[in-house]
Formats: sequence, C-alpha cells, structure tokens
Amino acid sequence: NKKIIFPELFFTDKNLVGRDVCKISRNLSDLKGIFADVEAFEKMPQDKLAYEVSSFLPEKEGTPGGLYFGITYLYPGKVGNEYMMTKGHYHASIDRAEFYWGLEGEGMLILMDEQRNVWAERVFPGSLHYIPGGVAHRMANVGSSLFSFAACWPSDAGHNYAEIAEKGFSARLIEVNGIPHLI
Ligand code: PAN
Ligand code: ZN
Repeated sequence: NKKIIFPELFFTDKNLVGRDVCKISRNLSDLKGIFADVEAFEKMPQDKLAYEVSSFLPEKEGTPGGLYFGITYLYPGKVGNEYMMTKGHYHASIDRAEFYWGLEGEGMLILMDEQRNVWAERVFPGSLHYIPGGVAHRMANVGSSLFSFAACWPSDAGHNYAEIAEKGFSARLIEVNGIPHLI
C-alpha cells in the first residue's frame, strides 16, 4: 500500500502520537446529490469508498488561534463524465482561510467565491494552494490512481455543507476528450 499515512510521517514528537486523531470515510451514498448524472450515480454500488480523511485535531473544535491538519485520500473514478470529488464546503466561520497541498496523484481544486464565481487550480505532488476566507472548496481526482492532498485550517473554521448541498457549485469538472473542463 503506497498510501502516505501521516502518523508515521509527522508525529516525530512522541507526545503527539495517538492524540486526537480522527478518521472519516465517505462512500458514494454520502455524496448523493452532488453529481449531475443521477442515472449513472444510481447504477453505481452505493457502498463504494469515495474518500477518506485522516485528521489531527489537537485543539477543541472552535478554539480560536489553533490549527487542524488533515490528509484526504480521494479514490479515482467518474460518475458519468464527472470526476470523483469531495462534498465541498464553505467554512462555517466564513472568513477562515485554509492551505491545501498536493501529495500524490493528479487533482483539480474547484473554488467558488460568495458571488458564485468559480475557478480551478491544477493539483500535483508539491503544489501549494491558498484558499482565502469566503471561498468554497472541493477537490476532484482527475487521474486514474489514488489522489491525496494535505490541508491545514483554523480550529474555529467549522464546516458549512448545507449551502453547497442545496445550491452546488456554479460549474462542474467534466471530462471532454480525456481532458478536464470546467463547465
Ligand atoms: C478538508 C476537507 C476534506 C473532505 O479537510 O474537509 O478534504 O472534504 P469535505 O469536507 O468537503 O467532505 C477541509 O477543507 N477542511 O476544512
Ligand atoms: Zn475546508
């Protein structure tokens, strides 16, 4: 398994090992409603694993001034011609920013400001992405292998999924002739 697993990598301070590590996984059924091709989505096995997130949360949720760290492992695949992607969110405290950086595989970071302007950035091992406050963010795996990226965000950011669940992003990342297009 070539997955980069962060406890081995980052917990050089032995006092931190095993502290406040949180692992979540989302399968396709957790992503219901986010893809355009509903028919293709419903034909897929709903228990298929879409992504996993390993987070290190050293402060209590909501603590001002603290930081959180997480690695997301997003599996390859498509629903119709739309790439596998994360749910996406604004931060609940909307002005909180975040860093993302690419670890392995090929991705695209889809960003949307509060005026619903959408743009995207190519993500690759070593690429760094600053997500300013007020910008919703979602990652897509545009390659054919595991795509992983790291994230660092404030412990008082919180997650607002409702807005994206209701209205989505105003553009989608679609494969056209083998190339990702924001449409
Ligand atoms: C990330 C995301 C993670 C999973 O840690 O939470 O990539 O994406 P969803 O939360 O949209 O399902 C982050 O942006 N934290 O703020
Ligand atoms: Zn975030």
